Amino acid sequence: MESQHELEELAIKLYNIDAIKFGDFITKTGLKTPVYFDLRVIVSYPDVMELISTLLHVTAIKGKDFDHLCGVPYTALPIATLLSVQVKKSMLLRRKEAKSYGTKKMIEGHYKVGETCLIIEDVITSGSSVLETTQDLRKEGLKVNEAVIILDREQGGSENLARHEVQVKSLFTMTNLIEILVKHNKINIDTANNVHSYIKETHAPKIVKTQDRVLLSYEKRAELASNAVAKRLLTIMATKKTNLCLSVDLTSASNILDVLEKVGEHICLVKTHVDIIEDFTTDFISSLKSLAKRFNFLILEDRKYADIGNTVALQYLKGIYKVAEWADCVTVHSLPGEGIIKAIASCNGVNSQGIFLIAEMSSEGNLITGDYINETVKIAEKYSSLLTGFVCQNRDTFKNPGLIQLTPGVQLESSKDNFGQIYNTPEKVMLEKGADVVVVGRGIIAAKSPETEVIKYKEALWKNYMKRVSGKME
Ligand code: 5BU
Repeated sequence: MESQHELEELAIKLYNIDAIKFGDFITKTGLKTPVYFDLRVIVSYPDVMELISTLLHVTAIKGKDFDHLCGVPYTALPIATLLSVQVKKSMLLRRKEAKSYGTKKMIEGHYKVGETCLIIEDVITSGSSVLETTQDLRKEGLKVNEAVIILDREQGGSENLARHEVQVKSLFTMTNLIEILVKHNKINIDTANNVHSYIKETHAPKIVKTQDRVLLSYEKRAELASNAVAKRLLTIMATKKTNLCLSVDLTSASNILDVLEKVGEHICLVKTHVDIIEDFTTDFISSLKSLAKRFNFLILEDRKYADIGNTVALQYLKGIYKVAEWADCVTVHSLPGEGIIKAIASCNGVNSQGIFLIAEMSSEGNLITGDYINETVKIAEKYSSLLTGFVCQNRDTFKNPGLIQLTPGVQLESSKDNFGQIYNTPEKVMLEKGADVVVVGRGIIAAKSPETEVIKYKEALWKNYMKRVSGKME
């Protein structure tokens, strides 16, 4: 087949059926464009459909070794179907939304882990749609390294995809499509120049490869953190080589100080429940602060604020405890809505006001739902510089590598307590659950020798942290 001749024939047909239009258009994202493609109309023209699939087959697919092909929904689906029949290869269907019932599968069809899949798409601008389909296929263990496209608008899409290890092969680039249309007197030189300068000036945003937060080192994440407390905590973790937070749930001030004297060098953070201390004084706070300074750890008051913003601001600043004056960070429920974060951030306390937002709890039967977690993460996205991180239990809860996952519910031996606390091992929270800072309370403070026990926890956690940043998770 004379493919150049056929390509020209296709370009003219696309123009004639209004799949390509010239004029002043506004794109989906509100940008002005002098050229507009709507390839959805091709389903009404069997001769165009046939020509496209034959050209894709001959010029882009023939001789390639692959197991499946998958069209990006929706325009490319019928083209992928035709190609699948023509080249006798299996097709996979990617859903746009996961089914809300049954299997929740994103990819339909029969396939095995390690098989390769070629992507079919009509037009690429930024490449984001191809990338979404690629990522869903990769999640299933399929290898995706190539995409076959009808038209590349040359606005950064193929570069974006190359950054994600997807090579693009297209029938037309905008430049050669325009050349063909000029050659066949479908458009004049002025229109062509107009389109050329538009392509030069208008580039789609870069889609950089985001790295899984849990594979990055704490040093790197300290650089990425925008909250000052998160930066300090990640730096301490990297310097002291510990991600252990001790929860000092003891009711006597001197017992708390005694334990910290013994274990301070092995922890990055101490977590207090100041309202359980029976002999609280401001002297206790001074001693706590001087231990924090001497051993270089931060202080988290686990107050779990949950009221309207105004009340929370008073609870944080006033009363007997004056938390704002000494705690580097506090825990806050998202239940009352974003006002609670604004309230804490508005307090000009002496300290630097780190906030851990509670997205999940470790206790059995807690009432937090998937929607609650999603809404909590949405609030956090809005206030990411005010937040130190989340108290949560799962690595998929959030992505931002500048935020810290604080995970309680950890013990070496037990699996639960008598009141619904659920424990996981250090290995499980680090490798499966994505914890950054791990909270241990009774596992250390109730042990015969906290000073021996603290080292066991610190080492077990750090060993698994090293394993995950070296990429040896599986
Ligand atoms: P433990 O002794 O390791 O079970 O202590 C865990 C601490 O973490 C304790 O102070 C709890 O108040 C705190 N915690 C928790 O266990 N689970 C949660 O979901 C949250 C806090 Br939020």
